[in-house]
Amino acid sequence: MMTATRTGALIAVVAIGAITLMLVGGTDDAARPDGEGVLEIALHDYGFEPDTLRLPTGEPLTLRFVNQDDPSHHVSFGREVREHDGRAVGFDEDLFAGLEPRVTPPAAQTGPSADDPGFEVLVRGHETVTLEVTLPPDRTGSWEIGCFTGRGCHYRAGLAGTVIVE
Ligand SMILES: [Cu+2]
Repeated sequence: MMTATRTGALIAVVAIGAITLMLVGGTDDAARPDGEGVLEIALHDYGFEPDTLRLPTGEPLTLRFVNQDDPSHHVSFGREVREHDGRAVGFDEDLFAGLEPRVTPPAAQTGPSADDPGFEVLVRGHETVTLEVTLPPDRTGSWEIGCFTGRGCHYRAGLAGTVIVE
């Protein structure tokens, strides 16, 4: 028969284990795609939610951008922010270079263009844009996500996040 002391000790061990798991889990609050490869990201004034993404390589991904605002937002993936007249205007290195992600609706794809050499989608107010892509292993590393609407105003205001490709 289990004594009260042993039961108490057991509860303490289980509680410490649970707290440890919570702490370990809490150090990585990055969002990952679900079992189908789908990850939904909300856009609002001014931020991405979630704003830290972990994306696997070699698996089909569906990134769904949901604009919760009236104003439009753009979404770019890359690194090395390009400055022009003190404004953040885009990324020098494009995460999707050469990959041609499938965008739904197709008209939402606004880059690459003459103004912006990087891949970019436009998500109008209260609309949803979906991007399907498989990242090759050579994209492994740390990247950023950003909205450069208003010549960098939105990016500076907080529409910026981290993308870890692994
Ligand atoms: Cu924006």
